[in-house]
Amino acid sequence: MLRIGKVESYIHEKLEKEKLHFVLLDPDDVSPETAGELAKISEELGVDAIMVGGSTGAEGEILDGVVKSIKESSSLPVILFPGSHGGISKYADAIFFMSLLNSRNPFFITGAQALGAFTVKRYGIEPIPMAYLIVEPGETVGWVSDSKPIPRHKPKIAAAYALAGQYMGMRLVYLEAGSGAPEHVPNEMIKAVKAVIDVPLIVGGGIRSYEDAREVAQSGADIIVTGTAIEKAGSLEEARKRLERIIRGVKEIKP
Ligand code: 1GP
Repeated sequence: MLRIGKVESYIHEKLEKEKLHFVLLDPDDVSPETAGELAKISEELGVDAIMVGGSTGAEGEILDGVVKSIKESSSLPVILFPGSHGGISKYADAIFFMSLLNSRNPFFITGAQALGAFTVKRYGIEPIPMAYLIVEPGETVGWVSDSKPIPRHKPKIAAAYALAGQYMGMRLVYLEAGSGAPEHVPNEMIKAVKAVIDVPLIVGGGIRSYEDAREVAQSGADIIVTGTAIEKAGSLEEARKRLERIIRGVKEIKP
């Protein structure tokens, strides 16, 4: 029998009461020590989970080191956000088992998933099925995954893909503008997707301020992801300040 796992239940229970904020750490950009410190700060400030992954180099010992350090420094759930089957660590709690629906390369739609499935099972990591959609500009992940990024002025295309994802059984939809995108996913697109799906909506890429976070949450995102703003803050103090402001923007909007 298929059962919803612990992390997914935790997400659903929290979503009854509030919008959620996940911090994304890319092992190619942060050391295990810094990842641990950032996880500690994240937990203190009310972040709901830590995602770990990246498009290039987030594999093997480097990935394991970052996941272990986060687990030792906080009690937040650690969810893998893999670029391929290489992005699996046995130390994580869960994995976004994602299919990149608008890739032109079947490797990113079903291939990497098949190659990683037994590893996820062997390690006992909780898989959370997710539709992953790349929106312009798409940045590194858009290029690496050979995606056809959804044009920013075409919200209906995003809505159609998101609904298709839900109908194929995916229990989360992620709209991704790409890490470091100059602007986040357009509000109109978030609204259009939210209007048609029943599963939680995650939005990430280019969200760096209180205003950004608030706007994205107000438009209908249930879970807001920030990576670059925290990772590239320059100091832990600055990361704390930015995180405080972004969380305020997320939590001010009630579901
Ligand atoms: C990238 O959506 C995430 O996969 C986060 O993006 O690094 O721009 O916050 P940023």
